[in-house]
Amino acid sequence: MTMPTVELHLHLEGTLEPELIYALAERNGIDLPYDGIEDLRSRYSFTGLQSFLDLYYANMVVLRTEEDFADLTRAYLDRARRAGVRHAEVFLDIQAHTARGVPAAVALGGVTGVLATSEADHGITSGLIITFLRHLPAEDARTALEEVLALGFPVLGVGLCSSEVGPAAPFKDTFDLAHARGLHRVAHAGEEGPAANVREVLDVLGVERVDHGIRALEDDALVDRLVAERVPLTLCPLSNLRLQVVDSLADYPLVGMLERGLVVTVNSDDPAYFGGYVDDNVRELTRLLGLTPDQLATLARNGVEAAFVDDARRAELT
Ligand code: ES4
Ligand code: ZN
Repeated sequence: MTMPTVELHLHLEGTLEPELIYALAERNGIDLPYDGIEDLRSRYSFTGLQSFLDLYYANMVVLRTEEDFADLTRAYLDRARRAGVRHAEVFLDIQAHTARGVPAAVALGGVTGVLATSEADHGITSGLIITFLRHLPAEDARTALEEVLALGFPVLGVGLCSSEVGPAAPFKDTFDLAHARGLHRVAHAGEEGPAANVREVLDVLGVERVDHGIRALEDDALVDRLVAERVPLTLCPLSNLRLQVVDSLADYPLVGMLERGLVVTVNSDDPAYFGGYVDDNVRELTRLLGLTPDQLATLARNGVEAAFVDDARRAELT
């Protein structure tokens, strides 16, 4: 059975396990507003994207130093290796850190320092995607990108995430600048928002992959286009379940999407919050949908096709 070995939709801050939150809080002398690890874990129950985002942003308070960001990244890579991941493209919400007074160089230094040796230390090639927050003004994203570019840390691409509110069009100049600097472009769309949001990020932001995109299924012509253009969709089943984007995983539309020829991949999104890493996501779908070895092989192939890697690495991953 060929399991997927590429992870393309993963928020580093979403890998903050309660144990690490408490360890970092203690190291940094931060008082957390919870009654311990179990109390914190009991709050990992969400009614939708915003109720999750509120806790996700609040918990970032423990990330203060370069070492904190390095420890976060290392913990993810350790777990991803156990999941069988061999290539990971990870998101970092840089604005969520600069907005609370953590310099971009601290966050980027900690993350990229660990990613630089991920192949040697974890057997995982990796890249960093800077994700802009859609709920903040687009000018803030532009400023963030300019700062990231000026600092010169290695970056693979840019993305757009957070609440799917308002048009994506104001972010066009930021995405154009990223493209001009040779960066790849992705965006969250069609998670809680409608299929029209998927069209918009393709047409206006020029994205090469769509994160989630599950609601594209509501628009047949859009599905035809995604198939024809082989635009990958990075699905996150446990995330969709926990954020009530879908009612149950037993009728998750994965098989229909594969049969229509959509380039779908399975990913973990914010695994510490949604009850599982990428292996858990694949195992749950396999159990509930009875995925065949052929379907699993297609998912694995799709991940390799959708990855931003050179031909040599693509050949190794295949
Ligand atoms: C996210 Cl699940 C999800 N959706 C949108 N933005 C996000 N940032 C972190 N997790
Ligand atoms: Zn996401």
